[in-house]
Amino acid sequence: MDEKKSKVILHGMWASSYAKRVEIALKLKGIPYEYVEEDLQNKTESLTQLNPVHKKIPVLVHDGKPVAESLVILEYIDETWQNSPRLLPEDPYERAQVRFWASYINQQVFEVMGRVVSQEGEALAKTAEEAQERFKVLEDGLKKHFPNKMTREDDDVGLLEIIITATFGNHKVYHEVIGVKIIDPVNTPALYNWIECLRELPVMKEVEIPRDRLVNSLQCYRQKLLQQAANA
Ligand SMILES: N[C@@H](CCC(=O)N[C@@H](CS)C(=O)NCC(=O)O)C(=O)O
Repeated sequence: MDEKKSKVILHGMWASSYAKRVEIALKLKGIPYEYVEEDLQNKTESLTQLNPVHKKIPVLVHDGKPVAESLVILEYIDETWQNSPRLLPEDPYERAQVRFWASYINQQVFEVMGRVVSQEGEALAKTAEEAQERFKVLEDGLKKHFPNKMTREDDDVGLLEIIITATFGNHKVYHEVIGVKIIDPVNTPALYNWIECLRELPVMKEVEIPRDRLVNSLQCYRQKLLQQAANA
């Protein structure tokens, strides 16, 4: 493939952690790309055509060919641009473990975070406990399968680091807006410290969302969900 001629377009939305994953990967690999900001309240026909099944961002368009779903896109990027850093390990077992924990984050952790945002009072306290349990499972699993990862200030960034930072890098904003610690330095100290180190990397700083903008957006989103629940 002639990489010089290849054209890459990312359709995303500024507050989307899924789109952030792709932005981080493109920047890490040094792949030039155009960015198209989508309005998810008013989806364009082009987004619907590029991702007709889910109609969601992110979508990566490479030389006119669309690829959807953030994890699929990350693997596509790593296979197409094989320069370093490689996002997935070479060893098949390690690669399987990375995919396992990426899928755990996407399914189990995202699900409980969604409930945390949409609840208050006793229900929120209960869900926050459940969230902490799932984060503990994640921390223990990562420690077991990747014993070196969280023990040093590692700037070796791969798929897991990308997902962890894009998904949980703003955990303090969640605390501020919702009032519960989703990543607690007492419950999951290794995960907490690792995220704080990763957040300092230049590539993560480049894609950082301004705090005030995120606080505002999360507050509005939470109010909308609470209102919907009250009207149901
Ligand atoms: N599983 C998808 C999730 C993507 C996703 O949920 N995108 C949201 C924005 S964060 C979206 O496009 N939502 C529009 C909608 O649900 O209509 C991925 O990993 O890419």
